[in-house]
Amino acid sequence: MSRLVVVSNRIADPRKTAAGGLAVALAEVLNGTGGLWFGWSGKIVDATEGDDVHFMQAGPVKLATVDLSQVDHDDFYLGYSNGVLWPVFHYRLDLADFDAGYIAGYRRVNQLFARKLMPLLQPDDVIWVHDYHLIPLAAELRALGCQQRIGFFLHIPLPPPLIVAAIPGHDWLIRALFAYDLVGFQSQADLAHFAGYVESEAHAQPLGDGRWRAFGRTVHAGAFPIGIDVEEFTQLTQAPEAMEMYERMKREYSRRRLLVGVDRLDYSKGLPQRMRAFREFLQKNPDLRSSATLIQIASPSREDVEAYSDLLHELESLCGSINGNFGELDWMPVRYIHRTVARARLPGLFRASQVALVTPLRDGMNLVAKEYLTAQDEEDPGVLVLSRFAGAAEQLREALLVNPYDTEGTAAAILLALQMPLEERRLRHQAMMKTIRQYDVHWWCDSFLNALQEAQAEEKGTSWL
Ligand code: ADQ
Repeated sequence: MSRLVVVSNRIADPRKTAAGGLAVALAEVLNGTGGLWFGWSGKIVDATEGDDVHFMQAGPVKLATVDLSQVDHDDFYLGYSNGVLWPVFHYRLDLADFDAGYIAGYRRVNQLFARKLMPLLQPDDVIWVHDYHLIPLAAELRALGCQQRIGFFLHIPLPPPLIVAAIPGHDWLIRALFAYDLVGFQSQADLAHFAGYVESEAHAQPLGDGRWRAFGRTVHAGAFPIGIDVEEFTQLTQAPEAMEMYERMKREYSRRRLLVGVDRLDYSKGLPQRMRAFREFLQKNPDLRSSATLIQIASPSREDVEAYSDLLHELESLCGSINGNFGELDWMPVRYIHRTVARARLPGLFRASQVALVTPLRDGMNLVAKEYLTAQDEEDPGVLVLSRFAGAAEQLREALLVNPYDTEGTAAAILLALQMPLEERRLRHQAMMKTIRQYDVHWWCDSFLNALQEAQAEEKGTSWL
């Protein structure tokens, strides 16, 4: 069997439970197959300190990391990855900072990764590259003569062609995808956007079977919606830490209905819109007022990017004004927690909540939606209110699907969720769990790696850049 080499910007010790969808999913994959995980160490070092690769053995997985200099980190990570690609791919052209200097940093770090990874590769390795930070990595590896099979998975959405086309150098970026053997997306919508782009901007021809020809090369493309490890999350739900959290929440909120939101504090997650919808719900339903509490956990994320500190202030002020206007001496409608909650406690919180609000403006998939459903008591399950703009909405059709920009519509869905009869809750939950079990993280991994194995190898010249 070929060795699997995973490459992602950040790596995590797969023996530990990590927060963050990508880390959780990849730890799963590598624990099963062994192999090499290559990425950034998370350390920023002085440019004179050299760029050695650091190795660490974590069970069956070998971790190999490189450090970044301050300027590389600023241009590659904060600048191009999170100041250009993240906002644009989440349809937020207004938040993109197209500083011409960033792209050089993005290329520099992708070149560094290729240069450092190349000597570690074995001839029959299969390489799986993850996410928007590393789009040109295969092109850089090919330029160094890499002949191995390389797959790429985009964890975030791919927007429609004319939004991609707003990125200066977008054709370079999409052309770089053709250096892979297989490119995977989260949803059919993202895949359709890829097809739309390569047809309209690169005059590509569809060859059938998910193959596309452009830039003198063929690439396979497909949708591989990411899932969770249902068994692991069920065990986590039954473990003492989660049970203790569940009991505590049940005790504390015995006379109240609990709604929950758990997100990274990110503008793609639609947090201010969610708060406005909850405020609208409170306004419209005075009789339900002092009985519903929203616990919103928003873990700190990328606070050195400007748009994130603006969001933090907007959210704080919204929560403050909702509590100020609707709160009573013995009840506050919103409990807002700006911290990461230990992963082991989350299932307890999910299980104690009658409703989950998962209302991103755009999301590649959103694993919280799947985790919330998995943590429920199947005899008396809670209700998922889910944005139609999350990748998960393509699969979880039995959720209460909402348009998060529609404040009144989302408020109406919150009311519906709180009043949904038991039988309907059970039926919806059962149907969604069937999908979550079928398309779990193992399915995701196996189906991607099988498709990569089958992707027809062809000419891999070095003239990629
Ligand atoms: P994220 O944007 O990080 O991931 P998500 O899919 O929701 O979003 O994954 C988050 C993971 O981190 C979940 O396992 C969740 O439990 C945990 N988490 C989130 N907020 C937390 C908090 N406040 N405290 C503790 N834990 C928290 C990106 C894409 C998603 C895609 C994943 C996986 O943006 O669309 O689903 O990758 O591909």
